[in-house]
Amino acid sequence: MQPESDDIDFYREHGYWISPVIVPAEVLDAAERGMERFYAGDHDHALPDVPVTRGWQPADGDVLRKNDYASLRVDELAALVRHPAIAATAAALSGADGIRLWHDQLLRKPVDRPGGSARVGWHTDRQYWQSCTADTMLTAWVGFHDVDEVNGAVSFLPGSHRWDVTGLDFFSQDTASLDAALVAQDFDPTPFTPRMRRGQVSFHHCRTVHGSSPNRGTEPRRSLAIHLQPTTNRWRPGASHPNDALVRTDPETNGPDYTDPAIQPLLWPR
Ligand SMILES: O=C(O)CCC(=O)C(=O)O
Repeated sequence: MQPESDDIDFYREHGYWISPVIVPAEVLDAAERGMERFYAGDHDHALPDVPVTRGWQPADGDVLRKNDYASLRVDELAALVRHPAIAATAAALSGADGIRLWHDQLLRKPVDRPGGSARVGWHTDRQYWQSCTADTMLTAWVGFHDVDEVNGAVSFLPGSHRWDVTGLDFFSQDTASLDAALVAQDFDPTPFTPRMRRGQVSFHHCRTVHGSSPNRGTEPRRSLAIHLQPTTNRWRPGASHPNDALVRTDPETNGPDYTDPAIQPLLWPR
């Protein structure tokens, strides 16, 4: 089930790769239950109550629900993050000897409706990860059901991991402005939107431009993005990330320790 050399070449050329079905249905069934338990506040483990761990709250209403660190609180989501095929694939694609969790992101995109449209604007993950020394970090995106261009699958700009692009924003709802920003920098905003069956996983490089459209399906779009770091990644002095509020301190640098096993567990090798 591991990527072959053609798959690795594809990832390195395009900045993304779509796996075959590698996550078993029972792991996804459990993750769905874990997602509901997460929203119900039925957590197995507590995290410090600091702004970075709050994310979407019921009082925010029926908007895009974005909650980081959900897998550190709910065991079924941890089991999905730890499913060995995911980190093993990430290691093969990125050329890492070992893979740790960077952080997860539980996302639930409501069905599009007047006054309630929710998209994810073009962005790169790297723009939010400036505190990292590694430039080969990547994301495994796991849908809990089939996804396509109708229900708001993640789209990628092929080859964009080689671009030096600015002016993008995860939270922007203004597609025209983000497209214009890309065109003004001589980049082509024509996306590729994969159709993925339940159990398939998309992998994208941290510099790949990606985003997603409103959900014009009939059910909320439910997913876990698993952000991953090579074991060689370290804190870059002068920059910061929300993870810094959770991880232990590295006595050598006096900065955040991105190898803290409680927050950034080793996922591969097992
Ligand atoms: O789920 C989405 O629509 C966006 C996900 C994303 O930005 C990511 O996986 O890095």
